Amino acid sequence: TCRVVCVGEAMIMLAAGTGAPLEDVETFRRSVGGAECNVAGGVAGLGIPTGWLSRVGADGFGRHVLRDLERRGVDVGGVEQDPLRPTGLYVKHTAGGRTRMHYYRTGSAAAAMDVSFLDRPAVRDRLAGAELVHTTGITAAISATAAEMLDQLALRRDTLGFSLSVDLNWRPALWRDQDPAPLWRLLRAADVVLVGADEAMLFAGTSDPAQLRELLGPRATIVLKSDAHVALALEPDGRRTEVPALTVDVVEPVGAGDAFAAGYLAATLQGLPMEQRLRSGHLSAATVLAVPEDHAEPPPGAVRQVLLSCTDEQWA
Ligand code: KDG
Repeated sequence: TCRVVCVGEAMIMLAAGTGAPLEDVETFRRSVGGAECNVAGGVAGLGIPTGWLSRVGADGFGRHVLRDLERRGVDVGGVEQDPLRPTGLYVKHTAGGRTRMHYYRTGSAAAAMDVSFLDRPAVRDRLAGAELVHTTGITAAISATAAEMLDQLALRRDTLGFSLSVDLNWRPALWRDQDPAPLWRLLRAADVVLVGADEAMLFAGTSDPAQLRELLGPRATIVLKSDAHVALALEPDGRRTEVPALTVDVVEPVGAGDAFAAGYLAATLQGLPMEQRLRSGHLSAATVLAVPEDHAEPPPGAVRQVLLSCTDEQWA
C-alpha cells in the first residue's frame, strides 16, 4: 500500500531550447511536470511508498507520463486513461533570467476529474490505505469538477483517516476571473499548508504567519517559505521552528517548492522532529534548484539518507 498519495494533474513539459521569442524557438526538450506528481516522485525517491492519482489521455504523452513516474518508483495504478481528452502540456520558456509557463491544458483528461473519480475502486482503495494525501491549489483551479472533487476529498479525510497536505501553489494564470473560494475551503481543511511568502502576499494579501493563521483557521501546521530563504513552521499549538535554506547556485527554480514539500512530508512520515523536516525540505529543494527540469532524479540510497534525516552535527 501507498503511505502517501498525491492527487493532481501531470503534464508533458516542453522546455524551450533557447531564450529567443517563443515564435522563433525551434527545439524543445521534453520532460514531465505537474506539481503533485513532482511531489509524488520526490517522496517516492526518498523511499516512502507513494502513489499518484490522476487522469491522463490515452495517448503517447499520457503513456510517457506513466512510464516516467513508474521509473521513479511512483505507483500509477490509480491513474485513469481517457480515450477522448488529451494529456495536458506546458511550455517553459526562460528568457532574460525569467521563466514563463505557457499552459495547454484546458479540457485535458485531468481537468475532467470529478467527485466520481474518488469512487473508482483503484482510487478509493489507495485513499483508504494512505496516511497522507497531498494536493495543491492548482488542482482547485483546473476545473469546477476538480474543485468539487477536492471538497469531497476533504470530507473523506475525516472518514478515511488520512491527513491532508495542501501546497498553495497560487497560479494567477489558471484562476483569471474564477472565484478562489474553493481554494480557501481546501486550505482551511488541510492539516499541513505549504506556502511561499511571495505567493501568500499575492493570494492572501499577507505573508505574516500570525495573520495567515487567522485566515486559515486553527487546524493546520503552516509551513511558510520566506523570501529570505528561511522556512518557518507554525504548529497549531503555537510552536514556531525556523530553519534557513542552503546557499545554492540556482539553474532554474520551478519545482523547488514541490521538492521542498516532498522532503518535508517524507521526513514527517518518518516521525522526525520539525527542525529535521524543514531541513529535509531545504535539501530536497536544492536538488531541483540545480537542474532545469521541475523535478530531480531519484537519489541513490546513501544520499537519500542524508536528504531525509540530516542530523545537527551534519548540518552545523
Ligand atoms: O510547481 C511546479 C509546477 O508549477 C509545474 O511542474 C507545472 O503543475 C504545474 C503548473 O500548473 O504550474
